[in-house]
Amino acid sequence: MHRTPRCSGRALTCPGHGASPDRDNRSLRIQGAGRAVVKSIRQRPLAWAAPLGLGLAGCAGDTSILDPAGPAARDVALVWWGMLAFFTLVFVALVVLWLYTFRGGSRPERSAEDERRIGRHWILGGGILLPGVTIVVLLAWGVPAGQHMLPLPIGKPPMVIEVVGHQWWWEVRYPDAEGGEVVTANQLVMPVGEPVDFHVTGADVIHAFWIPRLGGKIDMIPGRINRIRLEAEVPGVFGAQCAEFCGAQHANMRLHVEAMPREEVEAWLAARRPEPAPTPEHAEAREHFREHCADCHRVAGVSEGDVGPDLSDIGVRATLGAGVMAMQEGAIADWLRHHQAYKPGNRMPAHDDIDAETLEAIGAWLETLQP
Ligand code: HEC
Ligand SMILES: [Cu+2]
Repeated sequence: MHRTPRCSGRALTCPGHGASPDRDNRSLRIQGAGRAVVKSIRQRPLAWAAPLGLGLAGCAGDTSILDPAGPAARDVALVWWGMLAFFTLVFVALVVLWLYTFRGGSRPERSAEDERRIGRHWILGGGILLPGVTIVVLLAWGVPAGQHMLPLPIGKPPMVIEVVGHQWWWEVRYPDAEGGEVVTANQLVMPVGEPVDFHVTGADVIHAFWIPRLGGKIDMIPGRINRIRLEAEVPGVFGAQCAEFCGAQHANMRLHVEAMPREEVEAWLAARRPEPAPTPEHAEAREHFREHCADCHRVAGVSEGDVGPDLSDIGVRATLGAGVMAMQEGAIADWLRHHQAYKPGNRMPAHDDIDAETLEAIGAWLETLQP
């Protein structure tokens, strides 16, 4: 059977294939498609703007890198805008070239040598020079931006906050708190207007620490401590999110970050130290907690478990389950009964063996834990 040789892509250089009707049809079809795109952009610019608008809707909110609240994040956002502008230029130039190939009229006569020379220019210019310059510019700009997040020595050593990623929650420690280490979970309080060094690691698998409005991110690797320096320039609440896939509930691993003046942070830390106020009316609930929960959870003065989050200040947290539910009256009991439905597969066993009334009582007691 006769077979036509494979075409290299340039109809005119294919021996015995130049005038193939197949090819002509195909290039006509492509040409038609190109014209159709141009026509539809001209006729309905709004239809093209809608998806763009939807995309831009992701640019606001408490985890937006495009709404920086600190120097490190601003550097990252600038690099991002620079890349967007430059690649938009490249994209537009390519589209213009592409549309240019659809122009009518005959091609100029060129010798094979000329064709090769022009081809070489495109390869050297577009294939080597352009990417080379792009990469050098990006590095010259991006490397110093990353450098700013390194915990290099500065005059006054910054506050250190240790963050440990667990499946699927955050352990947060303040080792230098006056009067002894303070531990909390799924919430992070930091001073505003000064750099803070975060020392991060993973307890089980690799997670990543990321406060998009402040900068980052950085991997949390078991057996290793990574450091990153971030600063919040404005007080407020920022979202943080695990940024390295770490299992089924990775998406439900949110951290509530709050930046406030240094004195308020000190007061917040001081308030966390004393043991919870005695609540005789919850004595029975506390006993149930000792029996069912103490192996995994710490409550200052009651238990020392360290498998799950420290619950010593659970009553004043903003969320439960690392952002799965908002904290409000009755929320803890609700979580205790249905946590495997709200966060399927999470590492706390279902409490099917404990009756609802007991869980209600434990929940009511935990809600009083407000240092
Ligand atoms: C086998 C260990 C284990 C036992 C037993 C256990 N928990 Fe947990 N608990 C966990 C883990 C792990 C999490 C984190 C789940 C997540 O968010 O992914 C958790 C989360 C929680 C939370 C939410 C904490 C937060 O910061 O959002 C509460 C409240 C809680 N447990 C209360 C209890 C109570 C009350 C009991 C006893 C009835 C109990 N736990 C028994 C391991 C345990
Ligand atoms: Cu993760």
